[in-house]
Amino acid sequence: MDIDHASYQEALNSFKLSKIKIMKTLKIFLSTIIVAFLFSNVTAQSASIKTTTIKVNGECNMCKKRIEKAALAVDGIQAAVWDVDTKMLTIKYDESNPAMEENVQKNIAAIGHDTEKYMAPDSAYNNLPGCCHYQRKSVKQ
Ligand SMILES: [Cu+2]
Repeated sequence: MDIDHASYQEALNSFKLSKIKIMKTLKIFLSTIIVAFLFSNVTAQSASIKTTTIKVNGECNMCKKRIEKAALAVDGIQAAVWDVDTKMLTIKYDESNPAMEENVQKNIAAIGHDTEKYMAPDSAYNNLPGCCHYQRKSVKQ
């Protein structure tokens, strides 16, 4: 009986050991996958999100709201912040769509604000409230 008991114990121990080994291997395996996943996610994000700054004409905080709203209306724009003092609009977007920057400028020009590349239609500019009538380059000459 002693031998049987001993061999049973031995078998049980080796079973427990192999179970622990499997669990350890699984844990390492899983944590490696999780780390790899997180890392690839982070690198993928930092690789595909682009930040650009565009000059956009405007005057006040009403302009700020209008400009940011027009920029955010473009599909794929992650963030848009316009600075009243510097007149610079900072946008974050997925760089897999290269037309994004153009679309933002077109959208903003359409509502009356001249950008680096696009002039707003006169009708849109004239429709802006008086406080929003920034100096236009074309008017200056
Ligand atoms: Cu304004």
